[in-house]
Amino acid sequence: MLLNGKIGVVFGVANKRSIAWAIAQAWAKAGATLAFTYQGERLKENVEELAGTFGKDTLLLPCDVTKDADIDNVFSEVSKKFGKLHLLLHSVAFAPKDALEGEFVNTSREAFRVAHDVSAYSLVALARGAAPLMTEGGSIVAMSYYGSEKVVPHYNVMGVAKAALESSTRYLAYDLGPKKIRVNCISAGPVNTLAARGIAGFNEMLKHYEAHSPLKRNVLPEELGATGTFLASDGAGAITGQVIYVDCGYQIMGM
Ligand code: 0WE
Repeated sequence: MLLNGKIGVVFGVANKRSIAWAIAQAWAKAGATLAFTYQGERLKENVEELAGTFGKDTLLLPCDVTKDADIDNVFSEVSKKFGKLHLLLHSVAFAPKDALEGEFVNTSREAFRVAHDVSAYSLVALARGAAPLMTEGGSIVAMSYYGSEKVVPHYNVMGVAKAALESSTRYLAYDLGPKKIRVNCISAGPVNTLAARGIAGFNEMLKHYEAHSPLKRNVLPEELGATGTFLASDGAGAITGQVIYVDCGYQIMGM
């Protein structure tokens, strides 16, 4: 029970295939008590049903990460119910669909703004909201992807936003380190989630990883859960500002 007595808040569960859900389940299994946020009434029922499976005193709160008032409300409710916080999972990203289809050179000012607001700035806002509650130290984990550092065709403005997210992780790690709050990214290989559905060529991407990654397979959601639990645990107490690749080794390859 690596996370016994820890309180966490999870942003980014949409359904049972969400990476956020895989990590939340692992955190709960390790003994953490969790709060969940959901984005819009459309997803409330899904998250309610999933969070309910713990039968613990979970907290369910609406949160559009582009709304400061929503974020303030989340941390005020977490403070009221638990009085403190140890863990935060950021598993939230969005770029307008057309920005992920055409050429990057055609990215509109608005698509660039939205992608960065939802996918990168939100980590800064959430960390700022969480920090005052992390009085016993804490661990903040955000999800990234290799398209932040190398060109993955069609990932486009999301790659630029993930680069901002990874850099923000380093600056947050520096600011929050003196409070014993660690901030890290998990860079996951492709996973078949709602966010991946409808992306042209996604199945080919899964096959590409199977063919070319050193482990000759794709990452499993429970392996992201295990890494999330490690990063949240005291065993990772000296790890901050890092991007940990959980991609079956794909990132080491040059060809
Ligand atoms: O970060 C992601 C996906 C994030 C994402 C997905 C969507 C689809 C629906 C952000 N915004 C949207 N907007 C929508 O309208 N991944 C790492 C998965 C992913 O997405 C890709 C990939 C991979 C891998 C898009 C193009 C190419 C590769």
